[in-house]
Amino acid sequence: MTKVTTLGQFIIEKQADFPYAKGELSRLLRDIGIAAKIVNREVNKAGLVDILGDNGTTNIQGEGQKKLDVYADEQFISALRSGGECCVVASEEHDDCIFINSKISQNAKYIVCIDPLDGSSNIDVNVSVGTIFSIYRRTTTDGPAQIDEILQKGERQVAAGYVIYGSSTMLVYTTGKGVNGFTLDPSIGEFCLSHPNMTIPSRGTIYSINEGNYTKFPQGVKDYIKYCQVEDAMSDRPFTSRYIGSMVADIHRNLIKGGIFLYPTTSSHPNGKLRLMYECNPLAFVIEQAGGKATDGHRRIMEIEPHHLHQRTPIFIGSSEMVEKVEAFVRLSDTQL
Ligand code: P6P
Repeated sequence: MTKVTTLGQFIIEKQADFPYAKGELSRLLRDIGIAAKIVNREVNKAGLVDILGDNGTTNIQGEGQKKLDVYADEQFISALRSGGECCVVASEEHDDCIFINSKISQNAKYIVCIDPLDGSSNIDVNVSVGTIFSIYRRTTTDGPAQIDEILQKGERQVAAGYVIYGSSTMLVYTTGKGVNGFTLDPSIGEFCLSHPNMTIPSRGTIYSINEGNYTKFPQGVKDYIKYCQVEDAMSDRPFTSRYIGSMVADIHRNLIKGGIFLYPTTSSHPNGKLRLMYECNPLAFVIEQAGGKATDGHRRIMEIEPHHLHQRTPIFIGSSEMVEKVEAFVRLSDTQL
């Protein structure tokens, strides 16, 4: 009988990695895990209850809010509020930050940025969706947290991860000491360690991009796509194109198999579509900790200075050699402008 390590046991065991830890981060990660199990229950029966479809509201992105992403947002904020370890939540579903001023949270030292249900447009067609979270430490110790404490560079994250609600439900996270994956065992209602010390292959044969935007891509990206498609047995080309349209699912596949996910600038999204604080930074932290790379074509995603909560960025993320290759194409194209 192999030893089963639950997420809770693992978090406690790893707490020793942080000599000054008093358990707050451990409890915060536990709170996120609990909310993920509650959201998973609803995602798994989305087709059976009236939780599908638009609820008529739109978020700051102007995107129609599906009932399930509003439900997910409520569950994660509720878990963070009652857990008492988080003083501010920045959510994709809210224009502004949510300051948790409850008595137990006013001295909490962590800030959470979250996309409660990424890829929610895929819910109605039963395609994998995900939750993405990023955890920062406050930079002040008293009074309400200030906006500059929330807009910290990705390299200051203390933890980050995602939940993928797919053929199974997994929670994958890092605290800066590697990446570990936990699969939800519904029979016991626990996330169990299933993918210890996850590493991304340095190269792969999968490229993931919405080629419908091809004509709008920068020339360097067009050149890279053509490079992926040209026959060259020495470098395992042509590569395979796989695009789920759910960032968590595309990146999780690449983490396991190797590959690159690209969301460049386009004319409809001149700054890129994906959001820095609660999509790109947390996934960049995970992929870098797994040995991969994440860049905007010129600099590390985690070095980008945030200026506002819902800031967008282009992103090239995945196997290190593949990210380096697309950066080379982008740089070459820039020199020819
Ligand atoms: P497009 C989902 O809406 C999302 O935010 C990511 O999960 C996904 O990778 C991307 O947008 C898909 O965008 O423009 O290709 O539909």
